[in-house]
Amino acid sequence: MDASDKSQQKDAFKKEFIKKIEEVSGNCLADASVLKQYQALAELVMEKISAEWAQTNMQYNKQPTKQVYFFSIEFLIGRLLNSYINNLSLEEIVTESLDELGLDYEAILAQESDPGLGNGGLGRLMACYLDSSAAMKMPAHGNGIRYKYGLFEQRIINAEQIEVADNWLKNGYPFEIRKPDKSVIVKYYGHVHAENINGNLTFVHEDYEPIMAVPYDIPIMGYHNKTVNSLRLWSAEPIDGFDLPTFNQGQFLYAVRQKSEAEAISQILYPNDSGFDGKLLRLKQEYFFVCAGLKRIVSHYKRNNSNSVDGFGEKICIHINDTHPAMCGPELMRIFMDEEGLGWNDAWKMTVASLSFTNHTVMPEALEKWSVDMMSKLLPRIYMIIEEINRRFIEELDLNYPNDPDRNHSLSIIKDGQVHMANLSIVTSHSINGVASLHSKILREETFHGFYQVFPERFNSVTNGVSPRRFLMYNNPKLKNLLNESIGNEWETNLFQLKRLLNFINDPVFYEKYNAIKLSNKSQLADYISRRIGLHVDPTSIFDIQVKRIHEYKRQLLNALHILYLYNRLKENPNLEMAPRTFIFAGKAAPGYYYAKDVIKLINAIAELVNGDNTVNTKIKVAFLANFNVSLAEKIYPAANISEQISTAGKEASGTSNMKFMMNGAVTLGTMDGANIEIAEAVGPTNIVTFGLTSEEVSNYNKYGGYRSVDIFEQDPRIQQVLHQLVDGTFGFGLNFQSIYDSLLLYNDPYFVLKDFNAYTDAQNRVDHLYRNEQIWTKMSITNIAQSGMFSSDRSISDYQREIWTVK
Ligand code: B1H
Repeated sequence: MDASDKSQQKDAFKKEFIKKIEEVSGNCLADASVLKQYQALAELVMEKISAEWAQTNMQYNKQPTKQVYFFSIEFLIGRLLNSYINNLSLEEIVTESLDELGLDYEAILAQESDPGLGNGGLGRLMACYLDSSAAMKMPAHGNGIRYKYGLFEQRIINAEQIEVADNWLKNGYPFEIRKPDKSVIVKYYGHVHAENINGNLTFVHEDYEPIMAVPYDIPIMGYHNKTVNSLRLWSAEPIDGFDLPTFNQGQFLYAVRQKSEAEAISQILYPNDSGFDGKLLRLKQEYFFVCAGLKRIVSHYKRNNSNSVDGFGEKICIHINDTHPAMCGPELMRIFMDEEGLGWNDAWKMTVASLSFTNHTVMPEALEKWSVDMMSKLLPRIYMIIEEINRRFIEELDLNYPNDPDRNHSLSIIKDGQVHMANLSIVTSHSINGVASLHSKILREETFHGFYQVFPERFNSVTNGVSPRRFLMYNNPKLKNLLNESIGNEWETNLFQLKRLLNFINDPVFYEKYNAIKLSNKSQLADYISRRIGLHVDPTSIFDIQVKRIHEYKRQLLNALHILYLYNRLKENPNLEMAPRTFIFAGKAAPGYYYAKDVIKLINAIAELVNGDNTVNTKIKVAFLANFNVSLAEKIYPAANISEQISTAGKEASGTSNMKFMMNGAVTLGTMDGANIEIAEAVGPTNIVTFGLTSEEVSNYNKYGGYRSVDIFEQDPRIQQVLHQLVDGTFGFGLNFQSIYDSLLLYNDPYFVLKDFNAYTDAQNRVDHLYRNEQIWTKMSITNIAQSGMFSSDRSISDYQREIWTVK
């Protein structure tokens, strides 16, 4: 674009913007609040997207290609405005125009609410996969729930987590389009009976409670490519507002209750990231978006296919994200048989051909098992179909493996009064995959070993990936510019091209530029920390960061105990030779997970002890940043030196923050778990610091015993000292961490924190030595960026395309 072109475009943009401000605020620019500036900009951008959106949809309809639909109970999309502007290539026009109008682009962006429609990695993965699908011009869309309240906002008060409702829609949301004409009725409860209609056995569902599902569509934009896919989120509403007849009879309260019971379904995201709790409302949510989503997909398919469902299995991929949407199997069967009049066998072939399933965890407490009683009452027809799926599946097992009742029992979908959703997902899908190679291996060899024997061809593995747009290009613009000036811009559309950085691996000029950028990113985060919690941290210190949900298996406790140990060492020897360090934590605990909340309290208590002690606080500082969400994550990764990935081996299915850190040049300090193993392979052993038990060792201890945490305690005076401090008043009156002490000693330390303590402190010492050699550290850091290509979600999506959906 030449200079006069650009100035014309800017003039046009400014005109449009000023006009929009007047429309949305009834004020002129000078009197419009920052919120109104944001709303005006968002609406303008939405108008620009709409044309390309309509165009993409038209193309998909005209030339029906295979379409993929991600069904997920969570989509953690993050703020969108800046991504849209960059994807449209409007960043220069917009930022320069706003600047010339005297407005602050960053402040405008900060007005956008960050939709917390997910708990963590699983929900964010879906958002990265939508982003990559659009970036690769793949027809893939999302289908989920439009929760009125997202994941709670976390505040830290007196060291403890306090939860506040997340009313993300309070100022409206400019990037969704409500489509009431595409509403669907979802039926709960009632009775099903078989009727002979025209000689056909037909199942009729009566006396049900109807709920209206209303879709809201959000555009998902590709990178500089005019592709705009859709994320469809469903909202629950009562049928036709108030039930008027009831109201007229004077039963006002009853009518109001009906309304709020309907709305309850999409009222709030369950804040549990790993424990199944069997609540009726959750089961309603799961069926709600499955039923509404499939209904629309099937009718759309028929519209483009001469009103027939023929060929659905080859043209439509329904991908289920963990087991929450597992009722896609029986619901598709119901639609094909009860609504489209197909027989069981034809319906079954299309269902299995269409469905694929990703598992995200092997933690037994997360596996969904619904009570037969609850499911058969709430969803009588679905339950009937599950029974029949199971009956036929067991019949087939009997045929192939005669006289093997143990196998039948272990693989049964329904047993002991419960419906096993993972078993249902495997039986109804043509593909099941894990999210990193170790995880997929554990699925094959342990968690789903029985199914692997029966259906070996169904088992796949796709290592997770993250969006390089959101987690490198847009959140770390200085690094992006350095990359472009050094290796050209091909890496923007093919992240493997980052390997070209290896040409600069010993280049002192490049080192200098790179380190200046890292320092500047760290200064920005330091400013944020000082604004948020009033803590001054030194940007030249090591930024050692662990950000993720708080969970025992992720072992924030190991990190915290090491800091306490380092504090003790420094108290003994304030002149201890070490590079100054800032330990940074962020993450939410599920509101009912008291142990995790105690860990948050412990970290904050250690922060208070350390930060306030002048004999140690020039060497170490500790910051807990409240309310970790996508926008905070984007600020954190570019400033990191060390990425803490220290889960008990075998427990973290993949992890994705490990990839986001890596892309921004942080060095992983981690166990051989999840995708850490593949990061280690990519960068080589000298560019990562690993430690601790292997997943085999952990699994052997769990199977055969042989670990006694008290033995470690008795042998290691460092551990004795820190554990005593948990309960001896070190943190002041009333602050005592008996539950943590007991878990480690009385309950034999189920996540091997004490077992790995020594290996972890050694690893931390190695980190200190490596960091103090600037040359070595810079080389490690740059190598991590150079080898991060394989962790782009673009690569993951091409793996899914090739191996699972077989889309061209
Ligand atoms: C992951 C979950 C999860 N695994 C149940 N499982 C939930 C399970 O609301 N629930 O009931 C919510 C979330 N989340 C994470 O998925 C894994 O722990 C990570 O290791 C992985 O990287 C991520 C994406 O695959």
